[in-house]
Amino acid sequence: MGVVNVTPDSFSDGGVNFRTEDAIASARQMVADGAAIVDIGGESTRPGAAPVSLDEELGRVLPVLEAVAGELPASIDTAKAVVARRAVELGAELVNDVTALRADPQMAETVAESGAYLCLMHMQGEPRTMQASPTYEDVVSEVSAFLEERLDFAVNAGVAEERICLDPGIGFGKTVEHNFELIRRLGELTALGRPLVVGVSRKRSLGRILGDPGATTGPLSASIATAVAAYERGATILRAHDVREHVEALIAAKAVVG
Ligand code: HH2
Repeated sequence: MGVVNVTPDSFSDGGVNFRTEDAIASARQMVADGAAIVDIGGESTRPGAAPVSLDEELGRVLPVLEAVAGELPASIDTAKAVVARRAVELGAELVNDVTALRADPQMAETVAESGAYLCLMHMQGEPRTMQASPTYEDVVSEVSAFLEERLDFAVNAGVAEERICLDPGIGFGKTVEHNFELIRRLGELTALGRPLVVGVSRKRSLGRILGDPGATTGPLSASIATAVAAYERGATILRAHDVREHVEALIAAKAVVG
């Protein structure tokens, strides 16, 4: 899953794809490089990011989706039901909601009616404050219980279970240790019976484990190593900014792991 952030302030690629033409070109390049889907988002979720109004978010993502959604496999990264509905009408196939249907009371029904695929992600707290003091007794069992509950909620709202994938939400209300423990024990989440999405690309935990306590991003080398480790433990969708390098690494990993 290639990441196309149509934002000025995303944590690692803010501004790179903020212009419609740049976002369209990046989406096309990612698919040419081997992405199975491109995830288009108009609101940053980095710690401390400012919320974006509905009109602003629509104005960012719709022109990109109008250009690519029929042509390329596309996903919409949004917590707003109106954005999700318009995106699916334009041809987006998957709704990636980092709040797991908790932010917008219309979202569950919107996804159910649209027939789109759905990604449910774990987050402790909310983006502005989630890194203040993340606390768990056992991060893996708590994330697992949360995802199971959100899966039940989505299915009860009418979303077909076979259309849902689950994501432990690397960096969303978690310390460096929590993030690496989740990837190390990812196999435990495969028991939920749904495909697992992992988005660790460029995240700050990678920079921090390399010794920079103030890092706000992590390098490509560490992104790829962690993505491969997640793949070996059962991840089926890797969300990444540097698609070609990830595809190459995963092809090689697959040749070894099978
Ligand atoms: N991470 C980000 C955004 N959306 N969605 C899923 N399912 N999983 C993730 O790990 C995930 C996500 C954050 O990364 P990015 O989109 O690059 O940054 P920003 O939120 O600052 O735009």
